[in-house]
Amino acid sequence: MDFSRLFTRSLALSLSVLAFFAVLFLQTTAQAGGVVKIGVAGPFSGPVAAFGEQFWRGAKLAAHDINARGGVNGKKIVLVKGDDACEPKQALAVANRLVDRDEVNAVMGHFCSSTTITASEIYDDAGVLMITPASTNPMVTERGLPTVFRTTGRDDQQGTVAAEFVVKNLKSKRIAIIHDKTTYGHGLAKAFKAHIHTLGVTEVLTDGLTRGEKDFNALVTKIKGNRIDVVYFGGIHNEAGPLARQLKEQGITAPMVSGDGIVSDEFVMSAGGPSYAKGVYMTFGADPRKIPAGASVVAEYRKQGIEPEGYTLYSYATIQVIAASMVGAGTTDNGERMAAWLHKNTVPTIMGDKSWDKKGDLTVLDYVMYRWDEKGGYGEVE
Ligand code: ABU
Repeated sequence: MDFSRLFTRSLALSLSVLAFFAVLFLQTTAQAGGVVKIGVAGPFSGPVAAFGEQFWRGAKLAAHDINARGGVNGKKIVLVKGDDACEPKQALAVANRLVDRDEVNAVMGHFCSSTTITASEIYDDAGVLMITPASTNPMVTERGLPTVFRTTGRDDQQGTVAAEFVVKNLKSKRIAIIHDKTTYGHGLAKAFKAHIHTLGVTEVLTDGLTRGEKDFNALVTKIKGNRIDVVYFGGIHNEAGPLARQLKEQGITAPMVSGDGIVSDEFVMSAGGPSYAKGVYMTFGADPRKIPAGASVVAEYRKQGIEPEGYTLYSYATIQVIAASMVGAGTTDNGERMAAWLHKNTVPTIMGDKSWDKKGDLTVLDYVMYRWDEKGGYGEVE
C-alpha cells in the first residue's frame, strides 16, 4: 500500500471538510446576524499604500476595541479590505464587490478623492453608508448624496488656511502654484489660488507635474528663474518629496507649502531624508494625537511600536462613527437610516465630538499649519 499517497488524500479530504464547515459557520453566523461587516476601502497597494496602511491600522484597533466592549448591537465587527490602489476604475470594482459579494453593512473609505467620488455613486445607489476619513475634494459631498459623509475637512478650507498663512505670515508676493493634475492636487491648488486672489496677491507661475515622475529639475529651473518666494504644491508625498529635494539642490530657499497629501513619514523618505523635508509646511487638522479623548488609544498604538500619524486616528474615529450610527439608528442594515441619524446627532470619538451638516461635511473646521522638522517629524506652527 502506498501510505504517502493515502496520507496525502486523507489530508486533502480533511482540509476540504474543514473548509466546508468554516464557510458554513461564517454563512450561518452572518445569517443569524452575528457580525457587522464594514468595508475598509483604500490604497493598500500602489504609490500611496502608506495611507492605506494608516487606514488599516486605525480601523483594525477600533474594531478590536469596539468588539472587546460587546460589539455593535450585540454583533461583532468584521472588517473587509478593498484595495483600490488609488485608481478610480479599481475603486469602482471594489465598491461593486463590497456591495454585491461581501454585502457589507457600511464602508470606511476611500482615500483618494478621485476614488471616493467614483465609488460613492455605487454605495449611494445601494443605500450603503460611506464615510471617508481622508478625501478632501469638495465634490465628495457637494453632489448631495444622502449616504456619503466625511470625517475630515475640505480642500476649499485647507487651501484657504494655507493662503492666509502664505500671504499674511510668510508675506509672500511671488508665489508659484504647482499641482499633480489629480482631482485632489488640482482642486487643492485651485482653492489656494482663489484665496490668494481675494487677499490681493496673484501667482507668478502655475504649472502641473505628472504623477510617477521623479525628475522635476526643468520645473525647478523655471521656479528659480521667476524669483519665487513660496512654492505651493497640491499633491501627494511621492512627488512632493523629490520636488522639495530638487528645490534645495538648486539652492532655492523659498519655502514649500502643501496640504494633507504629504502627512506621512513617506514624505521624508521620498525627499531623501529629514534635511530635505525640513522647513516644508503643510495644512492638516489639529493634531489628533493631542486630543485628550484619544490619549489611551494613542498610548496603545505607541505600546505596539506604531506612531499613529496622519489618518490613522481619523480612521479609528470613522469606525466609531459608523458603529455609533448603527447603535443610534437601531439598525445595521439600513444605510439611509444611519445617515439620517448622523445628520441629527453628535458622536463622541477619540478625536472629540463630531457632527455633520446636511451635505455630510463636519460642522467644525480645524485646519492648522504644520512644519516638518530636522528629525523627520512634524509639529504645529505656533
Ligand atoms: N486629502 C488627502 C489626499 C486624499 C485625497 O483627497 O485625494
